[in-house]
Amino acid sequence: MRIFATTGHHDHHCIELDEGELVPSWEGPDRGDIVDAELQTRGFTDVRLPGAFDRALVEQIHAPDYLEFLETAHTRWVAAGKAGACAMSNGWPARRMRHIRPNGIVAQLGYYSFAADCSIAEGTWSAVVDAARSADAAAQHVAAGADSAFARCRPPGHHASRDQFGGYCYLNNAAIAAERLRQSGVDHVAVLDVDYHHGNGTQDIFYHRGDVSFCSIHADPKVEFPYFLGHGDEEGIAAGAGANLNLPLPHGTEPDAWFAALETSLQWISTRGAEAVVVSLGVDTFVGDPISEFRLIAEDFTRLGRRLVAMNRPTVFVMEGGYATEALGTNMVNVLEAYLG
Ligand code: OKP
Ligand code: ZN
Repeated sequence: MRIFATTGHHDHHCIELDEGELVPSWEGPDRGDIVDAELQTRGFTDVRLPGAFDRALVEQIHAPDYLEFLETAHTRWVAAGKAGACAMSNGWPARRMRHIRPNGIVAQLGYYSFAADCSIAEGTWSAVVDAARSADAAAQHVAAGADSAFARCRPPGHHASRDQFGGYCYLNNAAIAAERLRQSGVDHVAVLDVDYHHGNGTQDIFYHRGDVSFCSIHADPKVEFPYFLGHGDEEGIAAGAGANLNLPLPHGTEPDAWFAALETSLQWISTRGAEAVVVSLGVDTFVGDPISEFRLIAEDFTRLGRRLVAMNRPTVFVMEGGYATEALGTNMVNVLEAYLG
């Protein structure tokens, strides 16, 4: 399996507001390095740098004004003389307010985000671009005939929508991979999101589209981030009606219940007629994850990799969450190794 990664992610380290405290983000540079080291140890040595950033492709997924905002936000923050090293908002357009784009940098940070767990450091844009490039390159490799590829993305992407960042995500790497597959002649793509958190960004991006089906297994948004999307009755609209499947599960979910939901997902994907699959691969379903409440163990990631083979379709793996850093490498690579058999 070919791996696409860069070390550009080192420059992206943010602070987050977590349960009333400003802390270094759980989503830190060590995550990329840990997975890279484990890949190396376990013989995944076909590691490539991705190609150039294809802005035209990414503009099929994200609004041009949003891209320009992300690219320039930190520079504008510094120019405005703000104190913090990371740019973060103080206010968001909530119920009964209007979504009119404001002028200043602080206000625009609120306009273009939905959570305060995700700020913008000096190196954020270049890291985010590198992650998108890796996802694109992995999709191109699969579109060219490979059975599978792994985009070792950091930061993750599945919470980012067309024009909003949040949940450690800025550009939606999995959506970019799916769009690349579509543009390469794959008529129908399925995105299977197994991260602990609902992939609200990916869902929203494809919600009205029938050519990309989205399925997510995640903690119930009534009790877990991203809180405001990911309920079981969200099925898609217009051409996308029926092309969205959410399987929310309670805190404390044990492996057997999780794998029952996986079987439902795999069945649904086969009835959707997808020709290729993008897996949003988060391993924060792990029992030891510091910010999550499911109970999968390391062997369950091996089991997951084996079950994904049953889809029998070319597959692009895109790295998402997983915050138990001592187990992150093992869990992530267990999926990939088992997939290869
Ligand atoms: C990103 B991905 C924990 C707060 C966590 C954000 C979680 C983002 C997860 N007390 N807030 O889906 O793994
Ligand atoms: Zn997650």
